[in-house]
Amino acid sequence: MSDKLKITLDDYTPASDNAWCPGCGNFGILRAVNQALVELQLEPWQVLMVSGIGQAAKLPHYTRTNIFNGLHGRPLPAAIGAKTVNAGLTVIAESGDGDAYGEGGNHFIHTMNRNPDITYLVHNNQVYGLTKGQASPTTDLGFTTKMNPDGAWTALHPLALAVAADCSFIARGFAGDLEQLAALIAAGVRHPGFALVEILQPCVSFNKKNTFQWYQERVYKLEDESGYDTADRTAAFGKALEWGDKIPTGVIYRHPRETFDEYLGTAGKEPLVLRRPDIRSVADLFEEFR
Ligand SMILES: Cc1ncc(C[n+]2csc(CCOP(=O)(O)OP(=O)(O)O)c2C)c(N)n1
Ligand code: SF4
Repeated sequence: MSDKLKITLDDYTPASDNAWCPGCGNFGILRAVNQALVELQLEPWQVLMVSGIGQAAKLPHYTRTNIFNGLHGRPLPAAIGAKTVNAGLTVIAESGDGDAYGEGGNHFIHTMNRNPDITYLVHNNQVYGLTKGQASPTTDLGFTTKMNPDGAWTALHPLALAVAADCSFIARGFAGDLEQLAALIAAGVRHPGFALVEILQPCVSFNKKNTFQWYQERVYKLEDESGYDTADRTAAFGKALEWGDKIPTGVIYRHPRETFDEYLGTAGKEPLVLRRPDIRSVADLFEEFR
């Protein structure tokens, strides 16, 4: 990063208090998001963050971009709407694993298919954090919670689902590796099309299994693996399903293709809000239907 940056981390530092538990993985993610926005030299007003409900969904409150906070599991429809009417905006949606893959699962699948030019950051702490630790779609098999005393008995592989949906950019980062995570977020924003960046996020209060140490013993970087081709969909399936003793991080799959905005013809166009309606033609329209 250059020493002469116009935008610095101070531009993204708000005065507000933070309600996350001390030691939560979300602090690292917040830092990486801000670092990525500085790296991209985006001013806060050029960015919109959209989120639903949850601990992860609070992240936009703790930085300084425009924000839209909506319903649990519903950040993507609002994010797509905002991007469609304002192609110049950098739109980043934020979710927890429950928000994204549980309540918002249907939106997740269809958004990957449509390929709008937005970035989706999913904080995967493998539990519902805000509502005190129930099992989520990504909870490890057999993991016990108060609601699952016999252990969770289903576990989704969201990145494999993303490869199946031909998501045009899929990456995984770790809240304990800020440099790599910031670079992945910046790459996701630069990618023209829907970019999913899943982030392994320890929840120190309700997930005593998947801790920082647990991840540190398992994560390895795909960029260190010679010959891994991010355009190879079959190889990406393999990496997306890898979980346990070894967990890959980095860019898993990349397939640039037509974006939703290009398909609609809104890409690169002046935002609707700046367009002046032609009053005479509206009057003509009324006349026509009189
Ligand atoms: C429609 C609806 N269903 C359920 C809830 C209750 N609720 C709020 S946050 C949450 C779970 C959040 O978990 P996750 O998305 O994984 O985010 P985290 O808090 O772990 O970051 C639930 C079930 C709600 N607010 N709205
Ligand atoms: S409950 Fe978990 S996810 Fe929520 S702030 Fe605390 S540590 Fe973070």
